[in-house]
Amino acid sequence: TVFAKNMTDANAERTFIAVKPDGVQRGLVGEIIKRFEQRGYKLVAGKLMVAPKALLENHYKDLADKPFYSGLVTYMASGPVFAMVWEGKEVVKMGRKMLGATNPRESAPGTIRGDYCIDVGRNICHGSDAVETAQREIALWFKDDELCDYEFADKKWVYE
Ligand code: IDP
Ligand code: MG
Repeated sequence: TVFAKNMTDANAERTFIAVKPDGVQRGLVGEIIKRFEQRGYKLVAGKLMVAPKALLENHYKDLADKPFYSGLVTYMASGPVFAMVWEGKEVVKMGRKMLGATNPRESAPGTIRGDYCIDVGRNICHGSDAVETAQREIALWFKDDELCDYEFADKKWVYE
């Protein structure tokens, strides 16, 4: 159709987004889902889980030499996280923008962190920082059969 003529695989980029234990406890799962839904991104997977320490250590392995690493893993294991995969054009980069800066006090108002949190060690959400990182994180957190393959009804109204 005329709507689909410019649709490309670039619109199928995926990112891993997680609501951290503080975000879950503070009732922000729905708010964070809502922002990605309303932007026009497609939800591909989602689950509430208490992440095993080994998974979190792997997820954050690049930060293993940081002084805050063990506290970070303890924080992330302290309750359920809501893990998600979102799909759409430049969703990795746009997801990071929607989350805001790592330190919430440097996150612009209007971003998720800029609207809902204050301390870097309680910054309520995670988003992959690059396409390759997203692929690694999605494979770490989800089995292939947990990723839903479906046609997104909104897509011809979201993309030109
Ligand atoms: P990101 O989550 O924005 O990608 P990273 O640098 O990858 O930021 O750090 C991962 C997570 O580690 C942050 O989201 C935050 O929860 C935590 N973190 C980062 N820097 C600090 C710090 O200086 N003190 C405590 N926690 C930190
Ligand atoms: Mg990071």
